Formats: sequence, structure tokens, C-alpha cells
Amino acid sequence: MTGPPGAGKSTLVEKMTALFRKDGQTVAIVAVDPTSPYTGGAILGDRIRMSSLFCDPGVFIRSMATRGSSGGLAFRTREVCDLLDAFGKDVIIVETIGVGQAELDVADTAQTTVIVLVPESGDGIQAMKAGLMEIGDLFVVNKSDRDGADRLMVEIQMMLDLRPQCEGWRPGVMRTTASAGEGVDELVRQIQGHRDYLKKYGILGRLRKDNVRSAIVDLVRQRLEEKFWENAGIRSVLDRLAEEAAGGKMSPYQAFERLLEAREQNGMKPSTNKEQSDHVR
Ligand SMILES: Nc1nc2c(ncn2[C@@H]2O[C@H](COP(=O)(O)OP(=O)(O)OP(=O)(O)O)[C@@H](O)[C@H]2O)c(=O)[nH]1
Ligand SMILES: [Mg+2]
Repeated sequence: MTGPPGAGKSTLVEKMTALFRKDGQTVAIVAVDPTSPYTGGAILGDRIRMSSLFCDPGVFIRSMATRGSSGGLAFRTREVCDLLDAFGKDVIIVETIGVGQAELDVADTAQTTVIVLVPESGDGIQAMKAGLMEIGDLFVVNKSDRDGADRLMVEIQMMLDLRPQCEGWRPGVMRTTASAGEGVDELVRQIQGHRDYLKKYGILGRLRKDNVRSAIVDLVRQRLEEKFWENAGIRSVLDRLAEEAAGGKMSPYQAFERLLEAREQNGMKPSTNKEQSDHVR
């Protein structure tokens, strides 16, 4: 579930969860808050909003924050979801604010991405700018008790017309009033429908593989970069080259080539007996 701040994501999640529970399914909710620091307040906010779920042992709520850095957020979210999956949760809902690359990456870890927008404040255009239109499997116009819901529905449909079509799937666009619980059953039905589609076309397995693949690529990037900067001397070479490039003696590309050479030649090979970095689990 992704969308701008205050769009009603948590309210929708709460109402959806109630429906899943009625159906006998266990639910885990992962609230990802990539921008604000890890404060009791932020967590408390979401917990209070989800207070009706609080006493149900069939519902697990966990908040995650990045503590200032966005790197690796998708990776950690994926790990948390894997764990929850291993614990046998039937439904895992990730809530994230849909602004910025880190959030798009988080959305990428999900099997079904629901974009929540609201009529006011030209959300449709904002969504397009943020790249949300490309990643949405389903679109919700929440707060449709307010003016402009119809117009936003039309805008979204028009944007979807411009989007490359997936075989067998056109994202549904639906309206909800989460605070009153209206339209939530239809949303749950459509999520189930998307899951059926993923199964029918054999996409679930591919998504899983893509996820694992990008986890491995993340690890490679992380490890290689750590190794590259391991020797303290390389930083002073960087400083020197940066100064020369800034003074117009070479381009950044040339400086980069010189940095690579310096690392390879001047005994700057990383030590080989170093234990696994603690960043890499
Ligand atoms: N009028 C109206 N208000 C709603 C609706 N859904 C949610 N709200 C209200 O909108 C406010 C924000 O709702 P949240 O569910 O916290 O929104 P959110 O997207 O989770 O917000 P963040 O997690 O802070 O980004 C709350 O005061 C809700 O009661 C709706 O359909 N209509
Ligand atoms: Mg929220």
C-alpha cells in the first residue's frame, strides 16, 4: 500500500485487515516510514490508528524506519517479509509513503502494489511524477466522500491508457471512503483477483526469483564498494584526484580511471583474510 502522506493508507489497511481476519486469515502489517526518524511518536501514531487490531493475536504489526539512510530499506523490508512468511502469516501488508526511489524499491518487493490517492491536491499528476503509475497493480481513490473523486478516477484511467499494457492485466481503479469502510471489500476482492492472475500466468515464481536476484545484486554492490574503499590510502588518492579534476587538469572520468589504476597498482588490494563484513548477513 503506497501513496502520499495522509492519503488514508493506514485506515485502509486497518479495514482490510478486519476483512481478512473475518475470513480466518492471519495478517502481518509492516509500516515503513522511510523519511521521518525512528521516534516513538511515529509508531504510536500508526498503532493508535490501528487500535481496533491491537488485541487480536492473529494480527502482527511492525514499524520500520531507516534512521536517516534510505539505502537497503527494500532489502531489509524483504527480509522482514520473508520472516513473516516463514512464520506462516497468510497476508503481509506493507505500508509505505510513495515518494522517492527507496519507496519505489520497497513497493517492488511486494507481489501486489496498491496505489492510494486522494482527490485533493492534484494527486494524479504527483503520482505520475513520482513514478507511481508504472508500479501500481491497483489504484484506489480514497476519501471519495470529497469533491473531485470522479475527475481523479478519469485521470488515472487516462494515464493507464498511456502505460504499456501487461498481458492479461489492466489495473483496476476503485473508489473508497476508508474512514467509513466503504469500498474496502471491493479492494480486497481485487487484490485477490490480482493474486489469481499472478498464479494463472505463472508470475508468482518469477517475482520471487526477481526479488532474490536483486537481493543478491544488492549484496554484490555493497560488498564490492566496501572492498574498494577498504584501504585508507585510497581516500587520499581520491582527494588529490578530485582537486586536480576540480582545477580542470582532468575530467571526472579520467580521475576515475586514475583512481582505479592507483588502487590496483600501489599495494591497495584489499586484505584477503578479512572476515565477512557485518553489513552482509
Ligand atoms: N474524509 C475522509 N477522511 C479519511 C478517509 N480515510 C482516511 N481519512 C482520514 O485521513 C487521515 C489520514 O489517514 P491515515 O490512514 O493515517 O493516512 P496514511 O496514508 O496512513 O497517512 P501516513 O501514514 O501518515 O502517510 C486520518 O485522519 C483519517 O481518519 C476517507 O475516506 N475520507
Ligand atoms: Mg499511515
